Amino acid sequence: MIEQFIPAASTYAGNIDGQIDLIFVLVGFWFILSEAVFFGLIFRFRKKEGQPAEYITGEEKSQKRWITIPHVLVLVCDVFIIWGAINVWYHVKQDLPPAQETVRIIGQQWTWTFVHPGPDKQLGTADDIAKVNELHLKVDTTYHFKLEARDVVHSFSVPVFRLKQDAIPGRVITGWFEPTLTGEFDIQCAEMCGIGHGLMGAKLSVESAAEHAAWVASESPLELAAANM
Ligand SMILES: [Cu+2]
Repeated sequence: MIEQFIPAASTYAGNIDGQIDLIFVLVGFWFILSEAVFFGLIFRFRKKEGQPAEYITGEEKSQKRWITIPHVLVLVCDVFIIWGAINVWYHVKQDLPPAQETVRIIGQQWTWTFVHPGPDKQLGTADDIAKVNELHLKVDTTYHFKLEARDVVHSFSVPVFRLKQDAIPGRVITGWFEPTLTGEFDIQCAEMCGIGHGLMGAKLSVESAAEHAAWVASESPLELAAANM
């Protein structure tokens, strides 16, 4: 349902969409049913000539059933929603699959800096590629991200991944994603972080293995240094 409005471009996007669909269907069912009963009763027991209004305490069993039976059924639906939510949360946020590559993400007022591993595929080495407001990823690759904030709380949001993670000053937060679609997508800060918050967007490029290798080769500082010698 949701991917008709925005692509699902990570391995776990479908899990999150499924959870939202489940909530939509269960809550939607009870919403429509309760509104139908509500307006149906209003219409059925509307003012009629010669019929005095009845005072209802709501203590009779036959009346209380209108509350208790739907109440129990709604609680049963809640169990399904909570069970699904715990599973999705565990998969996305708690369980960390082994990384094939790692990127560093730094939020600050009001820009994102992305540090990509260079040709050696290791972060924290001389050939790292730092980019402002540009994140380059290889499709079908499991990434860990190390998320930091330099000043205030930011939130790293990638709608096509269905990923949103707060960045907290003084902490390095590790998470993961695996892109499944190539293309250009939006990244946006999703936590009010000052007057430039609305402008704190970035571009995500998900590339095929060959495209990504070409990008790494063309951007690597060591390669550039060698080319300039
Ligand atoms: Cu912000």
